[in-house]
Amino acid sequence: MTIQADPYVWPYNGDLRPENTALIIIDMQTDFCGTGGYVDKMGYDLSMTQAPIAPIKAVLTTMRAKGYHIIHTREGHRTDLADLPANKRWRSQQIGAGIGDPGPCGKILVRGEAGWDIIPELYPIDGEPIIDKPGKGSFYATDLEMILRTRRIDNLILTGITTDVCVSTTMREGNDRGFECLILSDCCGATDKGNHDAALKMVTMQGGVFGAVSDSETLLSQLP
Ligand code: C5J
Repeated sequence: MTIQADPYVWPYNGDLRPENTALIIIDMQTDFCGTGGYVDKMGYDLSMTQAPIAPIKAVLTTMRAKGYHIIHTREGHRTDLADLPANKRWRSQQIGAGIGDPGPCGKILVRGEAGWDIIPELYPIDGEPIIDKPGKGSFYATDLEMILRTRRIDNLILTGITTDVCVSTTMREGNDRGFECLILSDCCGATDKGNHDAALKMVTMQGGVFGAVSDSETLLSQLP
């Protein structure tokens, strides 16, 4: 069982089953796609990070129904900001959206605040692990790899925001650990169209240097 993708039919070994495959939904939080959140405060066009909501919802609904593993992530920091590097905080302050500072959705990117949580449309249900991460990659300083290995998951289908930052970093981390990765182009979004396109193109170089690229329509028509 496989999915048409660029630059190769995915997964490489044709072994695609609910038991060995996870949908990873990255950082679909109000802070990244909602009014008054972190991305909004930085002044970026929210339509770019909102665009993947409907395609992700369609993929999530089908993959849930078929019994695939579903894993969600959230970027955010401890309430005491003990896991917030000083340079990350300083940079966010330079662009007018200081992490840890109060905003319309609560303290920006702080765990437990309204803006930090996953949007209602894509909210996890019981049994779907949520990975809380302090950085861009979902493997760094989290138990994601342990959960994937414990469940004997080999294939990762990556979605979420932003394409060029947290999704790309997670795909690279996963690829380096030997996971077989697929990114769905319309199920991701960035704060800049050029960066979105470039992040997807990078995946396809060198025969699929980080894995392969497909889209929700193709996946849904071919998913076993
Ligand atoms: C960013 C993310 N862009 N979820 N985080 O800072 O991509």
